[in-house]
Amino acid sequence: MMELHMTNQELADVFDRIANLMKIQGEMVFKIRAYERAAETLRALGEEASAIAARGELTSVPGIGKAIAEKIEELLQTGRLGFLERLEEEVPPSLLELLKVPGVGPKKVALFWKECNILTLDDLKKAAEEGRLRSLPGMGEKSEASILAGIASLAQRSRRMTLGRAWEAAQRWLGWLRSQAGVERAEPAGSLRRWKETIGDLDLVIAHRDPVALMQAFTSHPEVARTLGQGENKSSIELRDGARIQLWAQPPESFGALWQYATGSKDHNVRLRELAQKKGLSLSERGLLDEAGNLRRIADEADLYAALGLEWIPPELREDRGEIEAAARHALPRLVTLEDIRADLHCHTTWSDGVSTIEEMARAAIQHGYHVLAITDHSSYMGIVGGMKPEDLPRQKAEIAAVQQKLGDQILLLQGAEVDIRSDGIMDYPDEVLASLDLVIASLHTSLRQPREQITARLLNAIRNPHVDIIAHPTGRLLPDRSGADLDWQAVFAALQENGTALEINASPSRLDADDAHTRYAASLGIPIVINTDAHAPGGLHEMRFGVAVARRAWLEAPQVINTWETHRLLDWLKQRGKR
Ligand code: DGT
Ligand code: CA
Ligand code: ZN
Repeated sequence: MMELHMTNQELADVFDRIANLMKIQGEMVFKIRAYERAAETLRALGEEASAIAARGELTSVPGIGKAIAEKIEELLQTGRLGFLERLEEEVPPSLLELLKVPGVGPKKVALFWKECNILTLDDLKKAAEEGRLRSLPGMGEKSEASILAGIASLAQRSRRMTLGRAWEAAQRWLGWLRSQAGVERAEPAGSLRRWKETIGDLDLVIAHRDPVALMQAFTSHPEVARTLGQGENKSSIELRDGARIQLWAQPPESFGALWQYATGSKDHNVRLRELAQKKGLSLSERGLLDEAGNLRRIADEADLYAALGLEWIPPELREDRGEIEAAARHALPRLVTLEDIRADLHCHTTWSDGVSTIEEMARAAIQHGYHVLAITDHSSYMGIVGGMKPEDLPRQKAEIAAVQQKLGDQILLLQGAEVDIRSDGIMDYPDEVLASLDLVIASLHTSLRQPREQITARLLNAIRNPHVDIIAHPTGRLLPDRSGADLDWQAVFAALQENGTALEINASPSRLDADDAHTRYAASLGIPIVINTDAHAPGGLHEMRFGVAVARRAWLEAPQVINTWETHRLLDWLKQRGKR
């Protein structure tokens, strides 16, 4: 049978859909959780699920049981899922739209549906305008007004992709391009190559001598929903999921000029063009043109920078934030790389909301070549399924010790915790419990909309607690659309500096928090930076590359990032903070 191409992302979307419909239906939490885990697992998987299915090995993936594996196979073989179709007969799928309204959860959706026969966003808007929601249980005039405001905010949502989604799509498309006849080289460009935190459209560049037929194959690829433009050297498509890809082509002799041009940023390119003009040259995607009209084609990007008197500039720095001046002085930073990372100090296991055991996570970390892994499950406050009570910690400690024994010196495991900063600013574990851990991460998960003064005070409380070592994802934002806490950054930086507390770059593409600008400033004050994945499954450890990208965009060198340090230095740092 012909297999349809469904990406991991598309499969994950199906399981999220099932989970959301079941929530509206009022299904049991543990049943829903199985589908959410399947979606998380698929998103974090390094390899295409279709390839794993072809080997018959789906059930050996942690987080995918027999029932889920069967559903994935049905989807891959038929493009449909009988289970989902039956569920959609019971719960109208148009209700899923309502879940997107900020502040509206599945219980509310079920209430609106059953009590007022509200099926669509339009129905909801109309009912709120007519004042028909305020008399429902748990509702009032205020919540009715906030629903209207929420619906209005939906209209302003961006079309930008997360970096993770864009990166995964780019890997697949580059693989496809490299398999096509005549393609001598295929590379990412645009904001993706600069690793910007969100991506508008994907820019891909190829070296090709006669790309006409290839452009045709590109715009008629089965994943394409519509063609936005097709030319000899440039074409643009929109995929079924709404993502857009722009493909640029030049012959190999001009590849360097093309790659530089299509990488941008626009501001960076404007500056380069000015430099070229001063030398009587003009810059294009083919090369450098002199005043007599002679074109010097450029195959290698570094030659273009050299021709303008500059050191080659890493794409992450190409934002006109001082990189051109630094490159002219040959004073660019030696940016931290993924290979420099020796530890991941934030991950979750089945002790809280993770998918995998301590041993599975530890083995995955060894695969990444790490020397240290901190197990940092959630405290119980935020109502996360299985958040850890203080009395669970000794048993977890024993399990960590047992796994440590088994793995020997392949990796050092630390027992940490990700402890909530409650909405009143109190840490979710008492001090004596914090003191018993190897590492303490503090984070905000709730009441992120508190006024600046209040939420900053909460964070400062955590930073000033001598047991807290790392502040994780400081704003709590969710990309691409949920903005984070409104912090008084000057106060936060001052407190981090004073207490020597580390600031996390959370590598998850939906967070990338702290961002590049705040990280750059924090590091300039000497605040230690840590890049963590916050993985909830072994596949999540792969997201480290996105965190490293933020660090590089922040101009960081390896010594500024504590999880690049030799183990003894990291342990000394913890010790001096009263740990280990
Ligand atoms: P995005 O797609 O919004 O995430 O951001 P970019 O940076 O990928 O921007 P995009 O897709 O509009 O353009 C891709 C590249 O093309 C950009 O990085 C630099 C180049 N480019 C676009 N517009 C201009 C322009 O007006 N002048 C110059 N020199 N280059 C441009
Ligand atoms: Ca772009
Ligand atoms: Zn976490």
